[in-house]
Amino acid sequence: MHELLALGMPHPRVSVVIPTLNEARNLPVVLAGLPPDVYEVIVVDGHSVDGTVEVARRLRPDVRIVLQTRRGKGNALACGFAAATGDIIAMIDADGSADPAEIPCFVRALLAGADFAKGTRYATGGGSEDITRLRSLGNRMLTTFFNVCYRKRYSDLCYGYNLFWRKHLQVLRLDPVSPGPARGNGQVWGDGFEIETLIHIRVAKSGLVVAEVPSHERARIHGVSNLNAVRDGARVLLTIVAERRDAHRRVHAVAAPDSPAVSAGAAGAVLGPSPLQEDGAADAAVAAVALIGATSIAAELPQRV
Ligand SMILES: Nc1nc2c(ncn2[C@@H]2O[C@H](COP(=O)(O)OP(=O)(O)OP(=O)(O)O)[C@@H](O)[C@H]2O)c(=O)[nH]1
Ligand SMILES: [Mg+2]
Repeated sequence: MHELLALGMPHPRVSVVIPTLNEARNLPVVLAGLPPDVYEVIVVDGHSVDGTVEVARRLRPDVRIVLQTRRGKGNALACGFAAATGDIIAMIDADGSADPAEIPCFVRALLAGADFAKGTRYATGGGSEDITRLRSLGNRMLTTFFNVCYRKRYSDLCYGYNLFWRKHLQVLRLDPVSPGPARGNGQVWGDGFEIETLIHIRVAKSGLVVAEVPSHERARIHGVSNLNAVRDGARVLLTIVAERRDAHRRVHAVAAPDSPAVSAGAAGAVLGPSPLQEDGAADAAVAAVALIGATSIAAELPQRV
């Protein structure tokens, strides 16, 4: 970001938050590619067993290591955001798919007036070596559904390369501290791969200024993805519907603050199970995703989806 200084532009402090789950072999490439003048690097580890934390400390002695409080990429990001102290938060993956050299492009969008700079693989200058045809189709369908629901014109909903001003963190309403439920997978809503969708929806609903920044996604270098296209696609779909329902409840909460249903809804969207458990639309959503999944299995097996 030296060029920003050369242009006489302000030089905000960028906190880079990197969630890691067994990424010891990929971290060297990611850390080496970071712009030299980022303010801090926060690796949020999900109890990796391959020496990820040791590698991070060896390669970057100034790294801040945060251990996540629950499970999942979403929880890792929530923990990393809470630990960040810079002006801008950059969220990038540790698998080598996000090119850290693109960070200055996102920073420029923020300096030009955006509150939130979201990466897109579907704009001129963007692209992906990592996404399969099926995932791309699913992403486009989910993006269209999101645009219809929230009256936006995003081009790429399910992409995790984003930067935003830290002063807007409260808009995301993430909870890094509460213990996970004893039953089930120990996650609360937003802890999984639905996190990017959750963030985009809450930013969209808040009225913040969003700029799309073309981004070229590279292939994961080593290891395999932790994402399951069908399961996590379903969570994304549920998130789109659930957040709309939550918005309705918040509107009613303003009108009738003592309503028990309202307070349950306001808390449940963040901390509890999906509000969709009460919503018949969920069944339709899950059925739709199951159909997409079945089609994908028929069309692409044994390819990765
Ligand atoms: N701390 C933590 N990090 C995670 C967890 N799950 C995934 N990650 C990290 O999140 C980033 C993205 O995970 P991937 O498994 O590559 O999934 P993806 O990039 O969304 O999906 P692909 O396109 O299939 O690669 C990587 O840096 C992972 O190490 C988790 O449970 N905890
Ligand atoms: Mg990946």
